[in-house]
Amino acid sequence: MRRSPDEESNGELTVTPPKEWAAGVPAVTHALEYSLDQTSPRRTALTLLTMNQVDGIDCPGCAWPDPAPGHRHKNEYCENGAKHINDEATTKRVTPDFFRRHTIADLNERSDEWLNEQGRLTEPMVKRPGAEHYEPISWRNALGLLADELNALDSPDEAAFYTSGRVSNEAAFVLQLFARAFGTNNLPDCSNMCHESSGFALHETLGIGKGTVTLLDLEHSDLVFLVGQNPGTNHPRQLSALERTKLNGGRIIAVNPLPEAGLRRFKNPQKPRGVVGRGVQIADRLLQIRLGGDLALFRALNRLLLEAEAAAPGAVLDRDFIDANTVGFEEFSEHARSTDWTQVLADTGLTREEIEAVRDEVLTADRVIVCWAMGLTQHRHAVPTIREIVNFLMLRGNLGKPGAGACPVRGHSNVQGDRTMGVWEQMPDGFLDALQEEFGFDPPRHHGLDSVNAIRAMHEGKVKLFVGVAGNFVRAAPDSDFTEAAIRQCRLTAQISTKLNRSHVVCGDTALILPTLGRTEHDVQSTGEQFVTVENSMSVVHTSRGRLEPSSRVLLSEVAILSRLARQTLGSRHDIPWETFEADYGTVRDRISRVVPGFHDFNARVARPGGIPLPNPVNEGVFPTPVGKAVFTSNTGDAPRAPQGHLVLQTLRSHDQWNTVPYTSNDRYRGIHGSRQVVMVNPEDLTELGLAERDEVDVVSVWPDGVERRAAGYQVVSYPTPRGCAAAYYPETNVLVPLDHVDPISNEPASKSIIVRLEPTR
Ligand SMILES: Nc1nc2c(c(=O)[nH]1)N[C@H]1C(S)=C(S)[C@@H](COP(=O)(O)OP(=O)(O)OC[C@H]3O[C@@H](n4cnc5c(=O)[nH]c(N)nc54)[C@H](O)[C@@H]3O)O[C@H]1N2
Ligand SMILES: Nc1nc2c(c(=O)[nH]1)N[C@H]1C(S)=C(S)[C@@H](COP(=O)(O)OP(=O)(O)OC[C@H]3O[C@@H](n4cnc5c(=O)[nH]c(N)nc54)[C@H](O)[C@@H]3O)O[C@H]1N2
Ligand code: SF4
Ligand SMILES: [Mo]
Repeated sequence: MRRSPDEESNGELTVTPPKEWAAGVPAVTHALEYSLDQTSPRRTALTLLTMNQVDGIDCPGCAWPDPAPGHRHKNEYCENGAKHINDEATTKRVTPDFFRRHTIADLNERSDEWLNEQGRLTEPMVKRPGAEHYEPISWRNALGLLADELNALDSPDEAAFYTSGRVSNEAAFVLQLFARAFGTNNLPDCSNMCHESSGFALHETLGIGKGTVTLLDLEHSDLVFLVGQNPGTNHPRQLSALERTKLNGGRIIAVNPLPEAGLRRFKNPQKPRGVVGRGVQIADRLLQIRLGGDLALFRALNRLLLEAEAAAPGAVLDRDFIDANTVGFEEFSEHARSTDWTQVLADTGLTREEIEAVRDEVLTADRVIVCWAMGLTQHRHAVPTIREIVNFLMLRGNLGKPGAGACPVRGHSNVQGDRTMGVWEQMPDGFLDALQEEFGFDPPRHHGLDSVNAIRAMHEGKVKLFVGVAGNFVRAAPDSDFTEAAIRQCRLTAQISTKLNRSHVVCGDTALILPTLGRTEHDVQSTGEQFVTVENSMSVVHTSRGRLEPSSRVLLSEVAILSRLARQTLGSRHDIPWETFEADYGTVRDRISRVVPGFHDFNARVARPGGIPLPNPVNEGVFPTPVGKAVFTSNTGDAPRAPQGHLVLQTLRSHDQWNTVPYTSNDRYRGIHGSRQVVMVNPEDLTELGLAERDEVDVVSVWPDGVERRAAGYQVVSYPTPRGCAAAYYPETNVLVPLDHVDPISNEPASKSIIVRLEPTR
């Protein structure tokens, strides 16, 4: 891949100070460079210029929403969106000849970056038991083999179907329908490792597992908290929305251990002023909190708000909101008043003055939004933390009114839609009833396996067959060595994928690669050209229509692969028209309109520019919890504490990767170039540990099970992170995350609070 001068690297680590602003001209230049390197100017025009436009291609990157039709810029994408789309639109190809040249063992020696760089998968391939290579196989035989193996299982629960959030609504609906008609709820997904904790906390407190704000709310808020998220890298167009918040007079408080560039200053590349000027300051305050300190921070803020109310009764809390809409206030306030300042200061690493200054800002703001992402969800006390944020919002009635609310910022472009379509191992009875009514079979009612439990079941030989619909399960999951061993135990693994990754080379006895169309490509079926739909982070469902010639003539769409697999597996077992689904996705949407709440007249409504905003009961004053009201909760949980000589490690994304797929070894905003094998440590901790910048270390995680988990060959980088808190890149460090290290309520891996020691290697 071509490098610009500030990214030139010879594989040697170079470190410069972290950047103080995000985007601007370098973002535009990088976007174009990636595009031209991977594809051609014509293809770039077809992809980038239609991206996020009405009737265009939905960006395959993150789930950030698009402005209303008529308010979109002609370049409605960010640097990273351009990278992600071109990573799919690349003209490089992985052909059967490639697999003849490389054994599977050879491929397993290659880096994640190298595997991805080989290009798009072009033909179905099979690895037979004991074989060293993948070899070509026809679609009919590949799907027949998979269907036979599924039918040979002793129980449908010996299969698991994993989904990653790039899958369209139509494909997700067909997948969950097939799995349930086959007889299992084993539908683990990437959400189990992503926003599962948000879903649990919001469901319990508000009765709906999704956020409550729209783009307009964000732009017209008085005060926006950005907690545990790095928008400059992971949701770059959020910065354009936040720029408008600022221009409208709103203020922003960032809560993050790291001084991320996008939290500081933004130069909007879509505006002349953004290109030549100093840009806009994003965060008015940055609270450099210790890892896992957020529960303590929000408990302290809630205590301070209650005290302010006691000092000026009627002036602080929104009693009308609390009395009309909530339960549990008294118990919560008693608990909040017991919040211990010594613990707050130790857990957060902040000063009391810093926290009181935030309280003062809150007291002058009528409309408050809290945004969050993985910095909150990937902790052992993630659910309690997010519940405490709901308490915080409810105290001043910051729910269900314009400019206020809860905003979990979603990762994958359709991760939220996949859940809406029923990809969840514990869908509620109402959904299963609707499925039964529509399709006339009894869906299984017992809960299925999530990602962590699926790994355990594979390890124990209870799950024997694993199908991955998109994603890279082996690399995304925690405890890499354990997960790899679990996958290798399987009789058969099959991956429906666009690009080569580790999950194709760490595989079962028999393994299938089922290559599929990406979102950028024309999807033509027997009734004509198809489009698909997705749901963004703010619950708007809209279309995505591919523009490019498919990467290979052999590719099938995800809907086609899943419908054919269902037909070959189930035969005439159920009266479900799989063939019609494949021929016309409109017929899938018709079914969705009758099964999924909020989707009535789906085909007609989704064709309108801007799509369908799904109803959000909270914004209509309805809280569909079992008690019919929003619920105040009392939350406890300690921030992770490292013993003497140890650190707490978070695993995060660089500026130049898409989840398990690094594009290069550079992390431009953090000033780290040429290597991803780095661990960022506070300079005073380095001194105390007797280490110096660039020292070589192994990172070893400490967990009571006695298993040694080691990420070898790292270099230490001195970085402005709080004392005791280190950071390193995911997925390389997943090897350090014990499978049992989860939030016990959501079962989400706590990938941002791993206790480690650094062992010098020379
Ligand atoms: N370019 C790009 N975009 C992406 C992705 C990608 O890989 N690349 N992935 C997509 C996906 S699936 C997701 S889920 C999102 C992820 O988006 P993010 O959640 O922004 O991703 P992470 O890199 O995991 O960063 C977590 C942030 O939280 C901070 N943090 C860590 N621990 C704590 C804590 O205890 N408290 C607080 N307050 N902050 C903490 C970290 O310093 C970091 O800034 O991005 C999506 N967008
Ligand atoms: N330690 C640690 N672990 C983590 C995280 C962390 O922060 N720290 N983050 C977690 C999070 S938030 C997530 S979401 C997961 C991500 O887990 P996944 O979603 O499983 O991983 P991705 O890297 O997004 O998957 C990339 C692969 O998807 C395939 N793909 C891409 N586009 C398409 C498509 O359109 N169709 C099909 N069929 N395939 C496609 C390509 O083959 C590509 O190689 O990882 C989780 N794991
Ligand atoms: S902000 Fe997200 S959705 Fe928008 S262009 Fe960038 S990566 Fe794509
Ligand atoms: Mo994610």
